[in-house]
Amino acid sequence: MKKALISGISGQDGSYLSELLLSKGYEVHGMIRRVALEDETHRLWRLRHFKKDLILHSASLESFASLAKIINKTQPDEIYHLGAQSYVHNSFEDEFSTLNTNINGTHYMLAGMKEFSKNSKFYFAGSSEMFGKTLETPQNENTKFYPRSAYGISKVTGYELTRNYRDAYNCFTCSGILFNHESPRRGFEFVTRKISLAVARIKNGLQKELNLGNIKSKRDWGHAKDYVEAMWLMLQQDKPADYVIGTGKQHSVEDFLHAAFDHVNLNFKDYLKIDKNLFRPAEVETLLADSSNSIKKLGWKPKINFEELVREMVDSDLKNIKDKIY
Ligand code: G4F
Repeated sequence: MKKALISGISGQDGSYLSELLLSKGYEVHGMIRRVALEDETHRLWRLRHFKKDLILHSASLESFASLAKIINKTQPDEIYHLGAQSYVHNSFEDEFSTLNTNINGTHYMLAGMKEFSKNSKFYFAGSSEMFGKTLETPQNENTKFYPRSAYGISKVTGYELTRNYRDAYNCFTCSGILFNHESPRRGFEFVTRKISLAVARIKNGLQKELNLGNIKSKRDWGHAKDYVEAMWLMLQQDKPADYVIGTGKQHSVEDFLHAAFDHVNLNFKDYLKIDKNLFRPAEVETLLADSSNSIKKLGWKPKINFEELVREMVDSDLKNIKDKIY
């Protein structure tokens, strides 16, 4: 039986990846913060329906000792390093903890693997935020990086560390440069979930307006369920490499608003308020993936399109309201 170890298992991607690996017969270990164990209802809600099938360990990305101990104990065949401070807006407010957690956390995971489980295969969650102020369109594995936030900078550094462990120490390490990926399990601070929940609340008379920042920015939005499959495929290849993962289709935040409100027969213009405080000091205006290399080498393709994604998120939040979950 193959063993996998996932940092950030309680997040959107960690939960979908766990389900995928369990369905393939893996023994799945996850790292979570100790506080999460004390507040399972709020912090482990994405794992609740299959938590009994997982082996959870408490650890902190700020402590090399805690990570190394778990890597040594579990001796995983595959390590998926998803844990990070992943909210870009917050990285402007707290550059220091974003850089510390994301860069050191990645370094500690890589160093722990090299010292105690050298034959593990390692996946690093890179991000299209690394392309930032995009220097070409669409972006592929050869596009130069121009990060626009502490978050983007931390991901470029994590990517370089991951590459260097491959070059210098012959470790099997891959970075997935994943474009935005969403789902009903998305955190509430991200724009898509903020919109889907607002639509459901407005439809039910629980909210009157929706405050947003820059609705002109464009993203390549896919479904997280499709993207965790790409992570797994990367570690099944003969040789380690880095891969761009996206749909190749672009939409603005305004398009997302349109689709989400249309789905419940409302006009977003009747509810939208633009809030200057929600604009970022340095915005990433446009992102669009060229995943042709991944399609060719991994045989990966997204299955869920933009319209299906928006509908699934809104329908799920309508159900959450009906079931009195929010
Ligand atoms: O949903 P967002 O916060 O996602 P963002 O910044 O693109 O980052 C996400 O995708 C990355 C992959 O490219 C990940 F690495 C990262 O961890 C994260 O998952 O914002 C999307 C866009 C931005 O242009 C933002 O300025 O929506 C705009 N926006 C407008 N109003 C807003 C809001 N974003 C948020 N979160 N909240 C707003 O009220």
